Amino acid sequence: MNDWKKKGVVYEIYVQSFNDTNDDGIGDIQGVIQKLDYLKELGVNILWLTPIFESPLVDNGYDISNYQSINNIYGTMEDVEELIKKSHDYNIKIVMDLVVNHTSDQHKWFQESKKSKDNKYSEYYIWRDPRPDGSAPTNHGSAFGGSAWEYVPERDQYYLHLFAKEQPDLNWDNKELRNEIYNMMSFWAEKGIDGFRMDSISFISKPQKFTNAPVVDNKEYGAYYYGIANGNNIHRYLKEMNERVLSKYDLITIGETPHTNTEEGSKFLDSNELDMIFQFEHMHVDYGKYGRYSDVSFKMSDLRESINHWQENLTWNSNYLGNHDQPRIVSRFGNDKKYREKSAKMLAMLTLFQRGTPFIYQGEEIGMTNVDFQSIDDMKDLEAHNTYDFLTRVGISSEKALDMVNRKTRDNSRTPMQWNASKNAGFTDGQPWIRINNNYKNINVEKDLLNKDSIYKFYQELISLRKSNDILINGDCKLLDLTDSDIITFTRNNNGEKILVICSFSDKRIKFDIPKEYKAMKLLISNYDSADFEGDVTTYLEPYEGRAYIIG
Ligand code: TEU
Ligand code: CA
Repeated sequence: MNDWKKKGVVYEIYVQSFNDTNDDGIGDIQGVIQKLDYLKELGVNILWLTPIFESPLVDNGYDISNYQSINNIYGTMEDVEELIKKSHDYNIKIVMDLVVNHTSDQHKWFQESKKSKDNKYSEYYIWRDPRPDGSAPTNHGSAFGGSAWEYVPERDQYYLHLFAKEQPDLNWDNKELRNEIYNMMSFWAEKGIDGFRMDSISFISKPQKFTNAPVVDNKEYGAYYYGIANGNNIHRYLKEMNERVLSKYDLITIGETPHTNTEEGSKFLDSNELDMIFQFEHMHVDYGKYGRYSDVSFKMSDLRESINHWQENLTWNSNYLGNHDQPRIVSRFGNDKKYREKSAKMLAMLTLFQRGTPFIYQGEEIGMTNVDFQSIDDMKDLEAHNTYDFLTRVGISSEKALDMVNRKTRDNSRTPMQWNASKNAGFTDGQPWIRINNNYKNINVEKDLLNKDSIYKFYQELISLRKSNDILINGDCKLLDLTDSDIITFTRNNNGEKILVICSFSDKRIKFDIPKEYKAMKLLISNYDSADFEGDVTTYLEPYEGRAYIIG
């Protein structure tokens, strides 16, 4: 992997909620351009933008109806060109979301495909005959709830949609379809973008024959990924994509690969099909009886075990704790009440000092928290609504269902970026498309920029340390004590150099025994002023303390 890719710190922008410049309540591309100074100051050098293409927005842009046209609510193609150019002037790279497991049902291809079995686009999607009794081909459920199959009378067939029914899955076994996708990717590469984040890429190769899936997590339908994740031809298609497009440009490729284990994950990397992948194992540490939406808290030891497992088995990880599909990290893995600031900083250290490429999701750098949605009507995400309907249908009280959805809804991380304490958090002068978190007067960028001990400043320092210490890029990463009940400890090692990182997940002051072999240590950074070390073997960690030492 190229140097710039290894050194990169990625910042994910959920465009719709980042910064609105024309007061229609929706974040836009000019809004990103306006904040380039802010992002440069923070130190990030790769921006990943969630989809900004033409879309009916059933899934906030992950349902694309035209890949080569910009949704005018975000701006124009000229705006995108300006963004690419200006970012490059700032030495910032632009990564676009490539959503090619499915399109919108409004895409021209699907509009044609559904008409008949013998037109140019008939085989662009996954069509299957009904079972003899007319029912769906299999019991597969969609990721968002309901069946994964939808009947179309014109063809007397069902089409597959792993996500919403407005997001039909593309048929990658069709060569013409693949060609269209490669041409579209070349179009964007020629425009000068620097990479692709490939949505749901582990799902693109579908089985010839679908078989019923096991029903898990008390759901009504079979697991949506069963027999589908990492299908037979996935490597063939990604190799072809490399040959046809990726190899011709200097692009970073980040595959989103749900339901992929370390062995499958390594195949993408070792054969140079992808630079890195997003795996999901650590996102499952607080799943329970109802899967993701269960009322369960994570165990630190499960998180640590997963981090250890991936650090041991993958040559290069993409390190994230949150994104636009997940709740806020400080609310989920830290303590957003009493120790919001301390725990946000500790989680930042964990993310930025591990081996791999760190991903910061907008708002993490100021410790934005989950939202307390008072009613399901305040939530915008289709998954939140489907889940709420499902939970209440299976007999869970509406209060309890609201609690469960509140805890995990993707909307937690989709409320607007909190820029300052003025109306609508400085995001818009209009009516925001989704409500603003009530805490914006207390948690906002302006406040953090003025305070030298803020979360933002801590991120800035971590990023700059990562840039100036090669060991934090190239050093290997070893987790140390895998039995401690509160602490994740790891070392980075490179040619005899060593850095020790200690992250406490406890809300109490706790004792920590420094391993004997690490006597001569110099503090690199800590989220407490008091942190020091005078050759003692025992030290104390404050609540949610994060510390890093240079050894030797
Ligand atoms: O997510 C893919 C994915 O695997 C989902 O399981 C995701 O984790 C789920 O939404 C969580 O509840 C990607 C995008 O990141 C997501 O925003 C899209 O909704 C989805 O693909 C469909 O394009
Ligand atoms: Ca706007």
